Amino acid sequence: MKFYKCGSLKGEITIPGDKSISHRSVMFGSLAKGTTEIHNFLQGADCLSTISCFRSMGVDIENRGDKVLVHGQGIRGLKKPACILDCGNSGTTTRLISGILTAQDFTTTLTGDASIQKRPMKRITDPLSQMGAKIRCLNDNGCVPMEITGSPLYGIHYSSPVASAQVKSAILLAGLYADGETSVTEPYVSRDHTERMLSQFGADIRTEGTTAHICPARELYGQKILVPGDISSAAFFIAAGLIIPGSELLIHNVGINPTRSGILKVCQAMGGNLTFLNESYDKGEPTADILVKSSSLSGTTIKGAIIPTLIDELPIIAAMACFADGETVIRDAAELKVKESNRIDVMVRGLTTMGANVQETNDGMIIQGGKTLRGAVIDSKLDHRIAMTFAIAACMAEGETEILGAECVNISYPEFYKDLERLQ
Ligand code: SPQ
Repeated sequence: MKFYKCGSLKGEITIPGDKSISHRSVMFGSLAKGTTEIHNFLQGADCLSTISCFRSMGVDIENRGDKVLVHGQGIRGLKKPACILDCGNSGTTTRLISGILTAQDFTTTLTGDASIQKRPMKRITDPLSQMGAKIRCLNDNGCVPMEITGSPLYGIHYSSPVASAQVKSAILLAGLYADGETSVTEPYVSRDHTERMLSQFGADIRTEGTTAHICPARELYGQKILVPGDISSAAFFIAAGLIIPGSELLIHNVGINPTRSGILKVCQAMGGNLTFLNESYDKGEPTADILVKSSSLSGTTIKGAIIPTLIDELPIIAAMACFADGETVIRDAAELKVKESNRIDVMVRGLTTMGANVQETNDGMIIQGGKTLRGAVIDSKLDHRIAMTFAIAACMAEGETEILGAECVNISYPEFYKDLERLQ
């Protein structure tokens, strides 16, 4: 797909539902008693993989587009699937479902696409095995395909070496079925949608500092969930609005959970003009409309505790930093190497090909802003965040940019290119 430099972006946009929250609403709804009604569910390929996995385990899920109804089977009600569970491209589906499967009274095999078959699973199989889980990586390489046989589980305390919501959530979900309390401590707090939503579903779960604790549950109860707009998707329009001269965008109903909204702090530290309107709080997840006006940005340093709160936004932040005055340093972000692609490597290569001054480091990158970008051929590596990032960079680059595998935005934001075009 080809992209060209564009003029100012103007108008209003409503971003599709949050991917992390959409996944969890289907998973927890499937384990609950009664019906869970989900509004603004993200109809992206990853969340559809989650629906398909739970349907294969006997859950009746009506996907009506605007609304999804999950007719829960109760906490012990999943059935042995007749086929291998295919998690597609979704790390969240693979890791969270693994926590649930460790406690079922059947054996399941999980797999996914070529990218998911390279993503590390040892980070969940280690703690889950400590809880008593029986998990076998069929290729002996710490990745899916993985066979999980349900077993009795023990409550543990786990100190995670990485700040990862997927690791934390897999353990907490297994903890629903353990014989006593389970807790997870992280180096820094990662996104807390699991804790917030499990509490809404009736689980006994609490957080103290960087530790989340859960007690075994007898039942969860179906809920009405209103999924906020995904800040990780809004991030592309926030960055575009700030860097494209003369732009003014009103982005409606964005989730601003503090464990997700580090990008807003970074934009403000860089001098970005953001105004928050209509702040509201629906059953645990805060939202706001965000008014973005084009701004002169300056470089900044991004490191430490803020990193997990903007981990998926670092590609677009790196692109934005190319248009800021001075140096931007990204540190403590080695986790970027194990996403849908190695996002450090792919960003540094792509931005450099476009003429930016970017240096790769072992846990991030250093960007010297202020160079004019020129169009280039960019391989998205079928990573949705990379494709969207370079589509925005292309709006500011001289000449033509071609993005290979651009259709992968389907994973998290199927209408992205239409929305971008409409605002031009
Ligand atoms: O689900 P998946 O493929 O891992 O998706 C990504 C993304 O960019 O959409 C990461 F590649 O988001 C993760 C995120 O990076 C979604 C997520 C979650 O919903 O719990 C948590 C983060 O991953 P992690 O490994 O830091 O827990």
